[in-house]
Amino acid sequence: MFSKVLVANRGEIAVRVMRACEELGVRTVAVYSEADKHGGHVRYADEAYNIGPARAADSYLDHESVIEAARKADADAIHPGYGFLAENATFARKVEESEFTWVGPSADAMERLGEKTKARALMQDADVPVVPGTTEPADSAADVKAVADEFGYPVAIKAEGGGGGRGLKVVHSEDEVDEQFETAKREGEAYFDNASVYVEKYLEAPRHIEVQILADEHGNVRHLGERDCSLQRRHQKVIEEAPSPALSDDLRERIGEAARRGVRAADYTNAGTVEFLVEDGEFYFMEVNTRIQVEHTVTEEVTGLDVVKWQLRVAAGEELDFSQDDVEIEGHSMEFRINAEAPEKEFAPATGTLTTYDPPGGIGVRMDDAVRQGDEIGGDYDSMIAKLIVTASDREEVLARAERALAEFDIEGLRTVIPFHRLMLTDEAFREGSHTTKYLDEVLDPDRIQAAVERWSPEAAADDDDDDEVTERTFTVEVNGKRFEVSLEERGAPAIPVGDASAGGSNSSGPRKRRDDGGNDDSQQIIEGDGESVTAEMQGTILSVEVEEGDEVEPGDTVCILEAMKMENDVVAERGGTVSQVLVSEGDSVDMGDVLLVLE
Ligand code: MV4
Repeated sequence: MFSKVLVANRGEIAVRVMRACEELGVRTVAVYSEADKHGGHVRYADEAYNIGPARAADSYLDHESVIEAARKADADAIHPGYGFLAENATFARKVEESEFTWVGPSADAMERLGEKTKARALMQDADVPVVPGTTEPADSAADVKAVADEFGYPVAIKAEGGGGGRGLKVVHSEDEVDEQFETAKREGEAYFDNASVYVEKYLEAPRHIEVQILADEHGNVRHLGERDCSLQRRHQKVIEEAPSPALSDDLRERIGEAARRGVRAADYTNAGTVEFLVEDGEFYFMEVNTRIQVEHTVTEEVTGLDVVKWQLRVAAGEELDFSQDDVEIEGHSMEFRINAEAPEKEFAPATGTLTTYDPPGGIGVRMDDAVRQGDEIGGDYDSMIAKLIVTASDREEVLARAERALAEFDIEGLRTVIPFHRLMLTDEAFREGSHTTKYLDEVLDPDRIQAAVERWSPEAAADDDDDDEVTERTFTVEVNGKRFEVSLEERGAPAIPVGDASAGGSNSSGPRKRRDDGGNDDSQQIIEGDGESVTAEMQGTILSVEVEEGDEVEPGDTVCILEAMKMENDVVAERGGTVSQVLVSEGDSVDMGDVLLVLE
């Protein structure tokens, strides 16, 4: 085993990897950016190195800085976590060619699976079912029409370099083909530097099922059962679970074995995930994720295996010491991503200080996080601040236990998606497990999200109300020896000094309107302030611009879509007006605070 491992990541996954190291007696090295000087992963590590500015491209994504830190620390191996450099074959190769060991699949295997048509062909040869379509790139709109003629509309045009929801175009009829083909190529070029696209029959309402794989350098390949990640919003997973509530034992067995065959054919080592779409009792290969995933936790909970420890052992040359038959799935587990986002504002990322952070505990509750009370949550990286993993003997019990755990979870100072999770636990389709990947984007009524925030995060809902400033404070009083909680509500300017009790975090960049405060000059200035420019709340890439100069926008209209850490975020106009200037276009990189467009 290694004596020292550098973890090239931040947040909960960096701590997760270091915990595995700790249990194996391996010393840990953190790297951090200027924004993360006080980060949880820095606190956890045995030693830590500053590798540059907040901007990920200048720190966590900087190959040379990471390798240089490993050199200074005299580490033996580099674990990339997920995101950042985890699926970068160029970086993996640099590590392989250095004195350090790469904790992950070989750069060759990453390349074999990274190009989607190559991966499809490889899987097909290994007798793994793929979605009907092309295994060669499509050169023209005629190639797209040929697939549609054979299998019918709709068809999907996918970018060769895409994945995780990026670079996917759905074509419903022949007259859309030419335009969508061109758009797909253009976007592929802009986002992945690769204009190559391919075509598949589009499945209308599939489930997302993925199989966890472990493979060693001695030819052993095991699958650890499946996870169901069908509950997604804009390709962003929200709740994941194992096992899937939607698979028969027979289908489960066949998918697991197909995943094993596929990665064996790719000569794959270390941990990986094979993603499938499942519809009408059939399964189809989608892609392989060549990294540890956010949701690996639910697999660990139902198998009792520590996936991260096995990544480290396998990278150190050790052999998997269990057979496929030894892998038993016991009980049920769900993961709830605790994202700093305002659900009622299209899940806009939120920032703020964790004035209260009091996570749940007790039987069946696992918290994977790297924050503590008092931490400031900025907008430099992705919005996931913690993961709540709930495990019980069956799905019913998980649902009840999760309701209990989410009710215990106490976070103030920062908006989170906890009210949304609590809504899901009351949702019939989710409770019965019949939801598909379309459910959140196309079926769920958005009014129910608003109502959930009002019910489970009333302070936040009141805080966002422009018409009335409602201040609510709760006091505990004792009357004749019995405790009572008393809430006082006040409208208008608060008479009680409330300090920062609004608990709203700041997910709106513009100033808050005040009513009836005399209309003094101050408030006028506030309203006129920076409301005229729409700025980026986080660093990322412009996926699309929804307006052009001269357009009229209403408050709440989406003006562009900003991608950050694989998340698509709507950038919303705080107020209405006429677009006088558009300063960004599709494919642009922007920093936090950059002006995107100007309203008049
Ligand atoms: C599909 C599909 C239906 N048919 N391919 C979205 C992410 C990208 N990696 C592949 N995706 C899809 N590919 C065919 N041929 C539906 C999706 C899809 C999806 C897949 C998994 C989870 C959520 C999804 C949401 C929308 C679309």
